[in-house]
Amino acid sequence: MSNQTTKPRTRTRLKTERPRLHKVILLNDDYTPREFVVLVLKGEFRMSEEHAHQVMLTAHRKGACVVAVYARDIAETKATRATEAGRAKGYPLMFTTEPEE
Ligand code: TYC
Repeated sequence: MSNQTTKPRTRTRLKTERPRLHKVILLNDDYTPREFVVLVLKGEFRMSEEHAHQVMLTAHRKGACVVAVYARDIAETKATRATEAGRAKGYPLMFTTEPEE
């Protein structure tokens, strides 16, 4: 008989973790007109013309730009709707989501 004792490997968490927020990320492409990107940012993310223009330019220059952070469902819905708005016009405009650290 072994007298080895076994310790529990897991602990019960007493606190509930807050669900992680998710970033909506705008990706650059070579085809979508700048003005259309600005229009989508204003319409779907309630941005001012100036803010939308800055976000569009950052994505254009760096390849991607964080648009905003939301609860996961909202981030995914907005990214899908915004991507769909481009698709409806035949543009490859793309929004993705990823969890925040
Ligand atoms: N690069 C596009 C152009 O030169 C404009 C653009 C900017 C497209 C940002 C997508 O996320 C984007 N027409």
